[in-house]
Amino acid sequence: LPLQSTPQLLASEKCGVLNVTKITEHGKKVRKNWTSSWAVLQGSTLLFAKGQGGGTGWKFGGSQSKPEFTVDLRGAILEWASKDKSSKKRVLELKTRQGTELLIQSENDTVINDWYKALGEMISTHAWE
Ligand code: I3S
Repeated sequence: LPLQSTPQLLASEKCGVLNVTKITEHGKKVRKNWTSSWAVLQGSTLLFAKGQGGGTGWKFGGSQSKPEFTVDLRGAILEWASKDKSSKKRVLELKTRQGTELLIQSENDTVINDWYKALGEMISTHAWE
């Protein structure tokens, strides 16, 4: 890939495919809608792009790089979701200061553990901003 077309990739700390659903938006409970998303962690922002499948169709800087939604990690709370939040295994719960609650899930232990670490590090790095 030409260097000019990959600024986001170069600036990103971590990316990959995750299953994600919002459960609360602006403090209000919303209906679950699990989707497979391409997730990108960039500084204090976690962004999701819907419908990227295995991630191979992703084009950084291209027309598809507009995020489906972004999450501000500053002051967020991350924990393993309790069983009443989901029947799925390997689920993280992310609560933002803006009143959004997300569930983040992977079928792979290593993948979800790596995201837990990466998100946790980003949250503590940017906690006081
Ligand atoms: O927490 P819930 O309501 O049991 O979540 C499940 C539902 O959202 C279900 O969809 P509908 O009730 O809209 O058909 C989903 O298919 C399930 O995946 C949700 O539960 P899990 O336990 O998978 O997060």
